[in-house]
Amino acid sequence: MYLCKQSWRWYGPNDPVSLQDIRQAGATDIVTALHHIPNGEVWTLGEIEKRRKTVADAGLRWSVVESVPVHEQIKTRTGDFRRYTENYKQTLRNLAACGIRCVTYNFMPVLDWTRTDLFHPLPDGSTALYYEKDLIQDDPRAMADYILKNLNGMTFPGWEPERMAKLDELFKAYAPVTKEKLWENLKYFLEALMPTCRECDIKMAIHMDDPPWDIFGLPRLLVDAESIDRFLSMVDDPYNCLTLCSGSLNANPNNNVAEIVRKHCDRIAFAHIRNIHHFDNGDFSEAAHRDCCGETGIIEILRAYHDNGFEGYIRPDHGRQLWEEGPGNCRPGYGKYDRALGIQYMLGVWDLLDRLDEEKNK
Ligand code: DNO
Repeated sequence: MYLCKQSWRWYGPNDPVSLQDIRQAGATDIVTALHHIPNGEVWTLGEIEKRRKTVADAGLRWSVVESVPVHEQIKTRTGDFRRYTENYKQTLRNLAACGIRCVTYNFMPVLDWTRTDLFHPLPDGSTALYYEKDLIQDDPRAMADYILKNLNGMTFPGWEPERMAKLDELFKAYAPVTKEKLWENLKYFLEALMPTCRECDIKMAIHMDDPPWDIFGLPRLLVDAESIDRFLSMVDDPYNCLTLCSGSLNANPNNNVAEIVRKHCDRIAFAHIRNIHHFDNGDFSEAAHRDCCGETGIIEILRAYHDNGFEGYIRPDHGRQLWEEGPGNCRPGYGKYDRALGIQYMLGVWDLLDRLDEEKNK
């Protein structure tokens, strides 16, 4: 038997889900970030320590950062990118000094995860995040307006109103950045960071692009098995790792997540577990974690982690909005109930896999 380090994403003191709720749901580790610090600035020791203590006082451990955002000027390699890279390194040193050893980030141009409906009604009366392919054509502004309106004032990393206000400018900055150029910029960034990561024993774990294809003409890199191979060999260092997000990857049903886990388990620092239900026309809906509720293959993925002695952190990713959860009282995908059900589902599968191993080894 070995530990399944179950974690939970907590948005900080203004998250409607309390640390106590999280502990009761079965998590031991917290995934959080200092969302109040402007993108590109150093996270000071004092601020990190304050958050660490809040989490520790609730009987939990802050183990993963999701995310230290990467400034757009680093991604485009323009303007102040050198200063922002130095700041990033200092943030890593400060995090490591407070005992945090795993940092999630993404390298998606301008937009983070993208959905067309945040509260899509499901037949059982719950709601879920939903992606309607035809709605993502050529108007990112309408998309951003929709998301901001439906967040009802709740902050959501990647969709900060100040950033969305500068959408035109941001898109312009990417005009000369081809996909190959973006790969190059990612390589430069990671090569600059690796010595600090080694020195401080802190892993950089890139999140998959979500959805895993280009949107609004912006290139996206981490989209399938081939691009993951490319990423890992491009900077072949044990500190250059993945946040393997099953839902992001499986938005393309041709991506077999369990296979990727089996191939690269030692380079996965953090696992996001989420289930997707696909429609024939390419649309998809997020679904409950239970294997049969979608087509992602949650049991096979968990089995692949278990078989390979996965030592990283794992968390239930987005859940549906259940019961009284809805716009205004719940961050889309990050409510309390469905993630709690998800965590217990995963622990159930894990316990059984442990038991089967024990019996086999008797
Ligand atoms: C969505 C999340 C992403 C993820 C970032 C990592 O809910 O999976 O926003 O945190 O892409 O930088």
